[in-house]
Amino acid sequence: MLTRIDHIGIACFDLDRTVEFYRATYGFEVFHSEVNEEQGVREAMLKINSTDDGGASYLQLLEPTREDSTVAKWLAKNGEGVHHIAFGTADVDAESADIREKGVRVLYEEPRRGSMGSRITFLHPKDCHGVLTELVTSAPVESPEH
Ligand code: V0V
Ligand code: CO
Repeated sequence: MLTRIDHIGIACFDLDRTVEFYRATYGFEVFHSEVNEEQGVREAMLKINSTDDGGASYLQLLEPTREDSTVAKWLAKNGEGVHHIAFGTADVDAESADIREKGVRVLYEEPRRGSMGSRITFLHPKDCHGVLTELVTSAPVESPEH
């Protein structure tokens, strides 16, 4: 089951300036930031709200780290804007398998590492009415030390 909008991915040329826009205009603060070399992005997660499945919804601001990254390619073609949407699920493996059975191209054989230790995969935008769609299972919450 897909139980939340985990995030909306927004491609930008300058992460720091874009973060500042979201802070100054809406008051959203950076919850987490990291570089994902495999995906070729530097990203900031702005937490918007918690969700009733125990997760949360974020904006994910993305700046490419290299010219051959998917986000760099997309920015060159489209300019800044909404790049993908991501649905949260407790079981990205099962959801990917179900969706693949329905004839939608799932881009990865096995989910890869996403933001904050999550496991992610993508569905091809051409099979999703033009929307690059990501599926996310968050990292398990660390249990407190005893
Ligand atoms: C490409 N297309 C898109 C699109 N990117 N359509 C909607 N939204 C997008 N974001 C369209 C494009 O306009 C072309 O349509 C067609 O798909 C083929 O695109 P292309 O430019 O030739 O690019 P490809 O085929 O080399 O790559 C497209 C795919 C690639 C979707 C396969 O971007 C990909 O593998 N994306 C998944 C990984 C990713 O995006 N990582 C960055 C975020 P026409 O012109 O032929 O009609 S990382 C992230 O979200 C993380 C880490 C996280 O959440 O934790
Ligand atoms: Co994403």
